[in-house]
Amino acid sequence: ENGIVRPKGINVSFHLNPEIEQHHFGHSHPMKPWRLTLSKGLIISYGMHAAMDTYVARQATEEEMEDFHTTDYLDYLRTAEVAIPDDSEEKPHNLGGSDCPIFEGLFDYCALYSGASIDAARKLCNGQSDIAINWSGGLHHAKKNEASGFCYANDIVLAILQLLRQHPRVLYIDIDVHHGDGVEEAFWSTDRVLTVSLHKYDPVCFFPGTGDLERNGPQSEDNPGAHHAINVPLNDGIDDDQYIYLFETVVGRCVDKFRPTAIVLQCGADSLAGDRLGRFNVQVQGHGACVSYCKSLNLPLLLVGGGGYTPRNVARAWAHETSIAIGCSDTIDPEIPLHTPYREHFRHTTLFPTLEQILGEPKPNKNSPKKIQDIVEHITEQLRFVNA
Ligand code: ZLM
Ligand code: CA
Ligand code: ZN
Repeated sequence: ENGIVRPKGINVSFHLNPEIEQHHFGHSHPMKPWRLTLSKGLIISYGMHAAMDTYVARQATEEEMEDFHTTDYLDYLRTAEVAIPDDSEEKPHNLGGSDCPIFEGLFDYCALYSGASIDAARKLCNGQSDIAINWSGGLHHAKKNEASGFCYANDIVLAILQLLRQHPRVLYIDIDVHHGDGVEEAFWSTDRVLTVSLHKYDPVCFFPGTGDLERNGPQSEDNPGAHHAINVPLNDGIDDDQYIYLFETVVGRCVDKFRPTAIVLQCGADSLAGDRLGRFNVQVQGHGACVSYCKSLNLPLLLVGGGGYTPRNVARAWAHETSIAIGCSDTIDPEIPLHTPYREHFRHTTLFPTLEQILGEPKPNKNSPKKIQDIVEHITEQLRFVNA
């Protein structure tokens, strides 16, 4: 009006539903939806909610979930009776074992975290958000017809399908310590999604056992998706320096070749040092550097959660990453605010504990400089077949 243009800040939307946090996988199951309560408490105690548009997620409809999942599986998921987990025999749709138990409210839980990711993707599509966050999502192992590894509905696939309505090319990046097999497989046959997963790889001893360097999508002549899966298999003990170097180098080259128009980053916090299921020495700073790098690419960005089995560290990482999204990571106090709910759960009062504080003794790093270089070379070679 008066010729003064308000500098356009970055719009961040935050998608959550407190109902999600109330679900329980069962006694001593590693997946604790309560970690979302702890994360949200930390985010709010820093006042970050004031810098975002907050949306209480609705349940995804069955029709929306059928964009990826089979009707048969969704019907089973909706009607399955709560039961004590039993690993003695194979179950329909892999439901009811100790990894994927049937607990009270299971279908609502799935529909809510899926609804949050779908809504987040739609905010990016219609330009209302530049960065959309759903820490309750990121459940990358779920298959179209079965549950796998604590994941029942694949909210990431559902969100990417929304993005593909508007976006010609979506880059999916997965920093959970586990291989993002469900998302990789869902987009196995298209050249419109490039998937990249960094993970601990051991075909025998670490779930799900897939994700070797040579796994780049079915290499048949008529498959447009050939070469559109990138895997970064790692050993125990990788540190921030190696992790950030690999992330920026690999993702940078993927962006140069693939020219994505939107990015989805799965921020599984089990890649952090001290995680109950993880094996890495990545710190909150290194994990957050991946988010900063993605933000610096200035593309519509969807941040989802994923694994993360030591709740105090999950909350630190996702609060820090929320601060990166809204642009206040350099100004907030690294000391956890005195009024933070459950403050005593954090053990140390800083957002950035040292490896010694987290672990006592850091894990030996089993990733040699040569291994890191070999990975970069293989992927660079692979990307010669990828074009925008
Ligand atoms: N047994 N309780 C990551 C998904 C990882 C498969 C070995 C089950 C566990 C784990 C469950 C309380 C994401 C496997 C494990 C024991 C077959 C996995 C229940 C401890 C417990 O104490 C536990 C009785 C349970 C499960 C450990 N499961 C550790 N690792 C993996 C799945 C999911 O982070 O990527 C994304 C959210 N499953 O190794 C077994 C082979 C089942
Ligand atoms: Ca991963
Ligand atoms: Zn994981």
